[in-house]
Amino acid sequence: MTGILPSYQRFVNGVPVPSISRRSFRLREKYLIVSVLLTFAIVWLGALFYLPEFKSSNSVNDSVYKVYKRIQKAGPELLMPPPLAQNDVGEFPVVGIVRHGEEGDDPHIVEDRIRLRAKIDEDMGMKVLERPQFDLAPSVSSSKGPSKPPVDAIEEPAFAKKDSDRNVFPSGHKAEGSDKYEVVALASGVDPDIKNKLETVKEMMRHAWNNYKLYAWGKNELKPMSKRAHLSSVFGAGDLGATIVDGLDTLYLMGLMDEFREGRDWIAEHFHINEIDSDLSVFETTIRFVGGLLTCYAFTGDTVFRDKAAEVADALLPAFESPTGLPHALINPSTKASRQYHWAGPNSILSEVGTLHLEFTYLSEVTGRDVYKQKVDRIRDVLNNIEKPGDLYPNFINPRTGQWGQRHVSLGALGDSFYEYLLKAWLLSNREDEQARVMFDTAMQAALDKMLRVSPSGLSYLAELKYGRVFEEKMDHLSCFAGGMFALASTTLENTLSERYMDVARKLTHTCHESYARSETRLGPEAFRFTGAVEARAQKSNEKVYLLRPETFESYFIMWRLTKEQKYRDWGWEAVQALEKHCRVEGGYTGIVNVYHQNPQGDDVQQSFFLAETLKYLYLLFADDSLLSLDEWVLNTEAHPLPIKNKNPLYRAADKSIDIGNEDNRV
Ligand code: DMJ
Repeated sequence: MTGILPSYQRFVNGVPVPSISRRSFRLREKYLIVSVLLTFAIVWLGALFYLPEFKSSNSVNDSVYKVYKRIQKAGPELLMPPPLAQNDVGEFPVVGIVRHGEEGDDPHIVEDRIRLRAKIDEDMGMKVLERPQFDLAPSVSSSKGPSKPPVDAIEEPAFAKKDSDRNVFPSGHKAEGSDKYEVVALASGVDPDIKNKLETVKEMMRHAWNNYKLYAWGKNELKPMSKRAHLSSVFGAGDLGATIVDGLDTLYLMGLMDEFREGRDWIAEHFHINEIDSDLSVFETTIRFVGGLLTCYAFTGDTVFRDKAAEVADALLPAFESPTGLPHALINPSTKASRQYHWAGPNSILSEVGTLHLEFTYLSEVTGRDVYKQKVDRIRDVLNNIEKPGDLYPNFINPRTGQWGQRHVSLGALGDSFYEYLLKAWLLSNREDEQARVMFDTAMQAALDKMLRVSPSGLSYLAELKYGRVFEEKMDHLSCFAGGMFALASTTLENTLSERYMDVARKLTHTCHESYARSETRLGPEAFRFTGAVEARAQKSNEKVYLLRPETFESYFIMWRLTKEQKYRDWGWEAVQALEKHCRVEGGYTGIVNVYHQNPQGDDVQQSFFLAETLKYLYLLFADDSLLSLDEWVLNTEAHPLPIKNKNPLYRAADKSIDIGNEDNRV
């Protein structure tokens, strides 16, 4: 016997009971600890080698390095609490409100997802993910920056007005570098009041851009209150410069050429989408990056923009590898792995698969490569051929089976820009794409018959449908683009629906304006309801946010251009003043979390679409019609203008296929 054995034996009822010495007990503990540690080590190594996030790398060192890089990139947001500044009533603005979800964790995306997930949950009882909470802290006012300089103190860019009657862009001009651009004329007329308004919006753009440049250059978005990069935006922490790419054509239109050139040079040198090793939304990347780059190519002829647009689209192509050709929602450009949102189950989203057509078609034209157009034509065929319940398109479709998911129909979130792109595909093709217009008119007739409602006090709104019946007496801010869409549909084709379209356009734009006018801040909520007692007002706390969205101003702009009724300009100016009062902070522009508070709390995010869309629409509202004539340009859903075929001299179609590289990505 060795020393570790018991030195004496215990008996119970005459039976020897095994006894363990203190020494042998410690040994077992040691075994236990060692095996726990071993298990942790195995799990950790397993994760490095086998989890999809890390699969792309070939060596452990590489993987560890990537993990290190990620933590380093997210470092400031992970480790440092945002600086909180007391406002003038001694309260603290709350920033970085929410940290959860998985495809980008900002409150905006989370808020959108709450609604999307709620819809899915309601329709199918699906509980794939826990719903994130959007907890709103008590309202405190955001700190306001110094008042902006008087308009006449703003530096005037050199404008070269070349043709006062028509669009003033250089025609057929082929630039090779950023120093060759011709500067666009403002075409602002002589009215000092209008000039003042244009200058005010331009100064807002400068404020947004300069602060992004100061605190977040090269990152995707800015946190204007905490004055640092927003690393959990829809495009994540990678250096994709979303604000640069999205905002660039607005700078050009405003004649801010120094800023335009610095953005262009950043793109030429630093924009490399294939290096991004995280999931990107195929839809968002298309409308913001491919769309923005293509517009800059049309404006300037600078091939950097065209080639980068092709690089981005090529990075997205693996997502289209499904039995039907309908793309998956997310793609990792580095690993080329694509997947769906967890909250949508196996489905793709109607507004996402249906909002690629303009960019991919035009990209084929300027590169001479058919692959992009083939992809979106295939999507069109699927959607055209599938049986539509009551001529309506449900919001979810399975790319494996080509069958509809939940029978939920909306002109707001999940549906919206699919319809917009049917109309605009027809317009962009100079009306050659007749299939698109027929699909649009058929769907809109059904939508107006079944979804258009009138409140007791006479406000028209678009309700949402489930299995052919109205189930929510509510309209999203996102659906406020519809006023402009119906007006455009009305004036571009004389048919049995034209009159009705214009009537609906006026009424919907009026309702959206009411949602702004009925709030204390004069900014509109994310969603508003019609319950009898309450009209055009948000009820739930997560509906009361204003995220710097553009849709209402988009409709003001289109309605102004097409009707010339002064009220649309007046409403736009009200919005400018409200943005200046409640959203402007020293470090840029922030969304607000409650439009019904006199001193609303900021959400600390300057969305890239604020520069791409919100400020662009407000500027165009006061500019002459010759700046971006609607006879020559179609604006994509992110407000990036694309030239109309055979009507716009800046169409720049390629004579033959252009060799740009990225061959391995084109599938
Ligand atoms: C933008 O990215 C686009 O307008 C999109 O179509 C909808 N949402 C945002 C702006 O609200």
